[in-house]
Amino acid sequence: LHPLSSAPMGDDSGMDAVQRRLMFEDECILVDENDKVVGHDTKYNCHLMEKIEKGNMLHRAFSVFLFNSKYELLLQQRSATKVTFPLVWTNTCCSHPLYRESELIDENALGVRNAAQRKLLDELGIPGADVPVDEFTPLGRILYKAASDGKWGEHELDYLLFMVRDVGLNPNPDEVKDVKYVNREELKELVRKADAGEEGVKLSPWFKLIVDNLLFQWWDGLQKGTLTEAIDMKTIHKL
Ligand code: DMA
Ligand code: MN
Repeated sequence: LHPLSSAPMGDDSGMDAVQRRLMFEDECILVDENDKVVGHDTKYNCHLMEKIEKGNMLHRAFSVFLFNSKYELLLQQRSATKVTFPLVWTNTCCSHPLYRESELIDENALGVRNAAQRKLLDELGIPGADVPVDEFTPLGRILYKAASDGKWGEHELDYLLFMVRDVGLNPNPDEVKDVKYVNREELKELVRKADAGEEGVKLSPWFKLIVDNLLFQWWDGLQKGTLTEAIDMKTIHKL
């Protein structure tokens, strides 16, 4: 056990240096429950459970679901150094659009799509040319809250983005421990193992919510060519 891992609450001396930098450099977009922008704050403050519980740290986020041409979904296992939800398996890429002009563009969720392209490169080494912003399909938005370990958690308004592309991958070890493509049966098996509490198989809370409520019907639509019928950018699903 690392000697700093038992550091008392309020002491961040055990925090990984790369993740610490992002905690203070990334300025998240604060929104109300209707996704109207109401301000901004550091990634650090936005993820402190103590502040989340007071109710004013809801921020905008995105979750990318990237499929290859065989309609297999790319999953990632978060690195051990992530401050929130280390080592859990989750969808392809998650992060936050930042409080900057290019990522605040509301029209067709372009700001969120720009941020998604930025983080697919940062986390997975996928070149921008392999994931053109116009190829993302924004399908819907969810609102959820989840506690991580100790003092950290999430309270997000999360845009769900689909894309089908065969891409080049070069995962960044600061962010990602492992990656794999799964078909539906393999994902169901992973969920079963996670539900059974199998050693080393944990899913992120947002991924589990999306899998349980939305993913499989959209995956169907993708393969049948009827996905556009499922697009609903008016509703905000409270999960
Ligand atoms: C935050 O993801 C977004 C969601 C949907 C949980 P993250 O913790 O991976 O953010 P980052 O990659 O910026 O650390
Ligand atoms: Mn967040």
